[in-house]
Order: sequence, then C-alpha cells, then structure tokens
Amino acid sequence: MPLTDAVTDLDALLSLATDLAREAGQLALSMREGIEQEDTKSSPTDVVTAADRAVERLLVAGILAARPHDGVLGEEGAGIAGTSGVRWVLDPIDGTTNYLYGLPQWAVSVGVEVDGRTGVGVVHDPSKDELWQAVRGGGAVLNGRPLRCSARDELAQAMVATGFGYDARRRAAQAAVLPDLLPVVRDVRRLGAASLDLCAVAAGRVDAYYEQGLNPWDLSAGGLVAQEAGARVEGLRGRPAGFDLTLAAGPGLFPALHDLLVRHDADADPCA
Ligand code: LIP
Repeated sequence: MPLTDAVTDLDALLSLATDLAREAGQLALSMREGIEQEDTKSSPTDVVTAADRAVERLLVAGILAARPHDGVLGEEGAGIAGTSGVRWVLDPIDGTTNYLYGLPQWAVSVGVEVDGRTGVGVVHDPSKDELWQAVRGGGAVLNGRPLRCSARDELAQAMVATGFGYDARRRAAQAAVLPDLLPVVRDVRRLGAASLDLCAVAAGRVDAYYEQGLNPWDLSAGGLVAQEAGARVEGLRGRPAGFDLTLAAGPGLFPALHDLLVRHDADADPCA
C-alpha cells in the first residue's frame, strides 16, 4: 500500500490533514443549501461565501490546537509565519463558484509544506465522497486505492482540462490558446476547481491539465497528488509550476502540450 512507507512525521501530518479536511468538508456540505455570495475579491466574479470563511476558520483552529508552532497560509486571509518549519496551505473551498451555483465540483484542499516543500497533500471532495491523499515519496491514493496517471502520449487522443482567470485580460489571453488547442486534442474540459483538476490527472480522468493564475492554495495539495501518481507538474521552459503556468501531464504527453503552450507564450502575464 502506498503511503505506508512515508517518513513518520509525514504520516502524522497526513493523519491530521485528513481528519481536518473531512471535518471541513462536512461543514461546507452542511452550509451549501441556500448559500449566498458574501463578498468578492479580485473581480466582481471572484466570489467569497460565508462557508469559505467558516471552513478556513475551522481548519486554522484545528491546526493550531494540534500544532501551535506551525505556519498557515489560507486563501481567505489566514497568514501565520510559524516557527516549526511546517506550513499549512489551505483552500477551504476550491471551486467556490461551483459551490455557489450548486455544481458538485469543489473540494477542501489541504497542503502541508515541510521546510518549504509540499510533503503532504489532501483534497477532499465531499459531493462525491472522494478523498485524495499523497505523501512525498509515498505515492498517491483515491479512497485508499493507488493512483497512476495516464500513459497516453498522443496529443490527438488527449483529454485536456484547463481553467480561466477572473480578470477579463487574462481570460482573453487564455481564450487565444484554444483555437490552436481544440483541433489537435481529443477534447477540452473546464471543470472549475484546480485541486480536483490536478487529482483528475492523477487518476487518468483527464490526460493533462494546464492553467495560468493558480495561487499556492490551488496548487499545493493537488499538485503533490498528481506528482506522486507519476505526472510531471511543472511550468514552462524549465520553471516550476506556479502562478505563471501550471502544466500537469503524464511524461509521454507533457512535451507536446508544453511546446504548444510555449508557442503561445501561455505563461506571459497579460495583466502585468
Ligand atoms: C478556482 C480554481 C480554478 C480557476 C478558478 C478559481 P477558487 O479557485 O480552482 O482552477 O479556474 O478561476 O481560481 O477561487 O474557486 O478557490
């Protein structure tokens, strides 16, 4: 079984992250009915609900009760430096727009960095009762079953997921890639939650995923799940995955999709 030969302290972090993600997922599920937009952030469509904030408060309280010296970074404002070398990277509800609309494609994403590197990732999708877990060097599982990414290496056969930002300038630049991408791949999916898109790569539910504009909390846990399932999770031109561009794909497919995105300068920031 993967995850059993991980370093003990990573095991302990995985156990705490899993318990907290499950508890947070149940809270989010309980608040879903009748939820309304409470605020917006980077644009009028970048929404926040009371559930986003309540779930982040629950996660932070649970982390600090168990590990008072850890750092925490959360999408909804949690920012604790910490002194332990462990930092929790939280997206309390990844896919908030889907959550607001009642589309069952959202997740609680809990990444745990040890000395600056993600060592544990947990993504909990309560709508589908799916628990995605990964430990660096220990593999990735979905509901306890080992994960392996797609071995597909032909772009023409590839199902590619992507996402679009909240800023109209970024969306225009992202749209400009599609006329060249759509004719040369099997199909494209825009599912709306980066952490679940990355987990879908890990499970071979899509063959690749790319997006510009991911924040650390979108990428942390799902990126480790995809990596530990054998996918490459990187930026373009040898850069690490991150805000400029995140591309996740099996080793056979990665180069062709990478080169198409390079031709489009898909990592250039149109909002700069
Ligand atoms: C979402 C990401 C998604 C992206 C959306 C949004 P949020 O995160 O998971 O991939 O396309 O624009 O950023 O805001 O729902 O936590």
